[in-house]
Amino acid sequence: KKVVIFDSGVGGLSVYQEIYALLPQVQFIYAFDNAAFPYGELDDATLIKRTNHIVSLLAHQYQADLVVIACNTASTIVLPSLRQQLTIPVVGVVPAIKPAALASQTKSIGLLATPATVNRPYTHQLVQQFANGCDVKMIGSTRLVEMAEQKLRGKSVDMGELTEILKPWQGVVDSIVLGCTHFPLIKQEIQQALKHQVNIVDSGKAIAKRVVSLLELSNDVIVAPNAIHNVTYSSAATYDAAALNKSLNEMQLDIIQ
Ligand code: DGN
Repeated sequence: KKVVIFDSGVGGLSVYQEIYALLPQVQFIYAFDNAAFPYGELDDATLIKRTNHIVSLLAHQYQADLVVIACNTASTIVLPSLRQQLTIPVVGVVPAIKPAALASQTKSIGLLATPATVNRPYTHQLVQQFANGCDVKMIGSTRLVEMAEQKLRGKSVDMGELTEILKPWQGVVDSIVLGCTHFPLIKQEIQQALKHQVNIVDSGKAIAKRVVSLLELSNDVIVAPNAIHNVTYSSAATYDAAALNKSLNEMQLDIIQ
């Protein structure tokens, strides 16, 4: 089986890591659209056109069995059109408002995402549907996305800057939704910057389970891992820049497979 995982940057690796943990025998193609990074700053029409084009191309080129749009910014707007174009399952990642709201004692939760995601009508629908009586405070930050990218390239996170970004939530929210796939990469720093204990929720594990069920595989049938698995990823890891710099046509898409 082949799964294409797509994001604008390295954030989707946080989702890849969860899927790989359940499906080590699958062949993964991780693609990221560095040429148009960061997606949180793109206008809707460009984002829809670009994602549809790139993902369709990748799905055909690699004869994928399933595609994961490992980006909340894209998923909250492109899924309907993408699903019309492709015959294979398309799994998207959207903010996990529901589990965060259910876990909140104080009924005050935070959504941390890109500026585009916090402004999306789809995100507001999720809040209406799943807030469970909680007040949902939102922070949309591109800077945090850049910090996560830099961390994966071996740079440490500026804790002063992070604390400043999260300042409105200090002592306020008890449950936080990481509504951007880059943010699990700096989860520890986020917890550290908020001086009080918070419950931090992301969508990675739920996405991985969804992929398993859609590929109709269960853990029982996994015999021996034989995946092409060149990405060694951990929160402290840096990746091999040369391996990432293979490009797919003029879009300068970076592929790891
Ligand atoms: N990783 C993307 C997301 O989950 O929204 C955002 C990346 C970006 O380009 N801002």
